Parts: sequence; C-alpha cells; structure tokens
Amino acid sequence: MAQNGNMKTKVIIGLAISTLFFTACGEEPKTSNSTLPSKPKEAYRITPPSFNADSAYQFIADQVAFGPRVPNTEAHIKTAEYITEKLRSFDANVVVQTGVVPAFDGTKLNIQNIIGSYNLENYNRVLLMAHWDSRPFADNGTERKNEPIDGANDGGSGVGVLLEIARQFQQKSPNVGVDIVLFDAEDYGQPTGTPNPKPATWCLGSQYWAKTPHLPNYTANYGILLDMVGAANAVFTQESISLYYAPQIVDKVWNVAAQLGYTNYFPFMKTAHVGEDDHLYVNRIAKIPSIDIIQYDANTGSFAPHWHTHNDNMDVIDKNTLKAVGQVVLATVYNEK
Ligand code: AHN
Ligand code: ZN
Repeated sequence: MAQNGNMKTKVIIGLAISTLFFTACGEEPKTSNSTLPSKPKEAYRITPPSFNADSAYQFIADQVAFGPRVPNTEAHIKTAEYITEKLRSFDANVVVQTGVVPAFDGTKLNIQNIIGSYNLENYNRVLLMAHWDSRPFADNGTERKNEPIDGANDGGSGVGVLLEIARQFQQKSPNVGVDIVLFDAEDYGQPTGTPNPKPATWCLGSQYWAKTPHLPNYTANYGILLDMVGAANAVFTQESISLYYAPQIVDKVWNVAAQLGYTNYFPFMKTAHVGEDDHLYVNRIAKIPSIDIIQYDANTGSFAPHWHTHNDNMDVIDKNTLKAVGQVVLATVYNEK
C-alpha cells in the first residue's frame, strides 16, 4: 500500500498534538518501500559530526556500574532513571512507556521502554533502537550460570552508542526527526536448551511497543537496531530478517560504512538466520522497515563467545568498534534531508 498525502497529514497531526492525548486518528498508518529515501549518492547535506567513542564508552561503564539491569531489580530502576536523565540533558523529548508483561516462567515483569525524540514536528523520521535490559542468567557459560550478567556488550553497548548520538544531536540538529527507542526485557527469553523454544519469550519490550507505540499513529521511514555493537574486532554481517524486510536500508547503511572505510566491520556478507531480535516485531507489527546491526561470529556460526556468559563485561568493549558503529549511524542520519 502506498503512503499518500492524507496519511502524511495524519502522521503530522498525530505527532504535533500527541501531547494533548489525541487518539482518534483512525487506521494505523503504513509505510511502504516506495516512500523510502533512496540510497545516498550526493555529498552529505550536513557534515556529520565526529562520534566520540570515549563518551560512548563512559555511558556503557556507567550502566554496568549499576549492576545487571534485570527487570524488577533496584539496578534496573536506577538505570532507567540514569538513561532518562541523560536523554533529557541532551535535550531529547523523553517519554517513558511503562507496562507489565509476563515472562516465560510467569514472572510479571515491570518494564520501561524509554523514548528520546528530536525534531518532533518533522514527519520524515528515523528510528534508532537498542535494548537496555541485561540477561538474568549466564546460560551460555560454564560458571555461575544462574546469576545475572553485566551485559556490557549485550545491552550496554547499543545504549552507550545511542546516548552519544543523542549528545551529538544536541550540538547539531539533523535535518530529519529522530526517535531513540530503548526497549526493555529483550533478554528475558527462555534459557538455552529449553525444549520447544518459544522465540516470542524474547523481545518483550519491543513487542509491547510495536503493538502500542508511545504516540498514536507513530511511524518512521525506517529503523536501525543496535545489538552487541561494542566488542573488539566485531563483524556485522547483513542478517536475514533485515534483508527480508528492509534490504534497501541494509544497502544504505553498508554503503555508508564502505564510504567511511569501515568495510572490515561491515563486510558485504549475508548471513542466514542468527536469531530473532527486536527489529522483527518492529517490522512485523509496527510495519516500520528495520535492520539490525548485530555482531555475528563466522567461526561459531553464532554470536560472540562471551554471549550470555559472565565474560560479557567491560573487558570486551573496544572503542574502535564503538567509533565505527557510531560514525556509520551518525553519517546515515545526517545524510537524510
Ligand atoms: C535469540 O536468541 C532468540 N535471540 C537473540 C537476540 C538477542 C539476545 N540479542 C541479544 N540477546
Ligand atoms: Zn542477550
């Protein structure tokens, strides 16, 4: 279905007067591939600022210092306050969406999806996403398997990069609207080895948000999810869900990476299914074409060896990787008109 002017008008109205709790916008707007911007061919419209990896690193260390960010814990609440305050300090318009969702084991999880928006009046929008919770157990490890992990890379890194991007938006506004959506409870899925695994036990915050976005009729031209973007020598391949729903966005982002000389991090390599992630629900339910920048380890055919173990701590975080990912995402956003 093609997006028409009437729908754009609805989106503008929805965004502009959402603070008045306007809800009667009618049918959900849909985005089609035909309305997406084409891949950048000209010079940048605004020179992208330089992403500061030291700053991103510090935002990761700050999160990890609160302890594991597991829903229904004190560290989780404290970290939500920290992220919210950081986004506000960078002049984002912040909305915290709260909810209660059942985990695989019946635990009622108190979740908070944290949204920081820029240029709210602009109907041309880019959605930037990460999850901010960390895994409640180390089920892929060999020791202390029932204790929660630091999640420096899995949880901390995506948020760290996006907080630094928010800091850059404060200093130099991009030409498009941007929504930074930080999902809760991505990582509370069933332990590895559970018979008849249910993928929907993961990504609880994004499923919640995709069904009920923080603004009525919310949409964006496209989305970029960051997951595990901080480890040394990470390789981000083009994964199958991204290629299925948003091949043109994969193309756009990997071409920006190539222009910036980051093909070692972003090789033009397609990988089969590496696991479901938040972008699946943003694509399937919210209908926003979205990609996942996620580390894939060709040696194991899986994620990095520290994945869901206690080795996922600050020791695995590398500023060069943060710089590559942050600069690619910044350049992509500032290239939009
Ligand atoms: C599954 O294992 C089903 N999905 C992987 C998504 C994930 C977990 N990302 C980080 N932690
Ligand atoms: Zn995880």
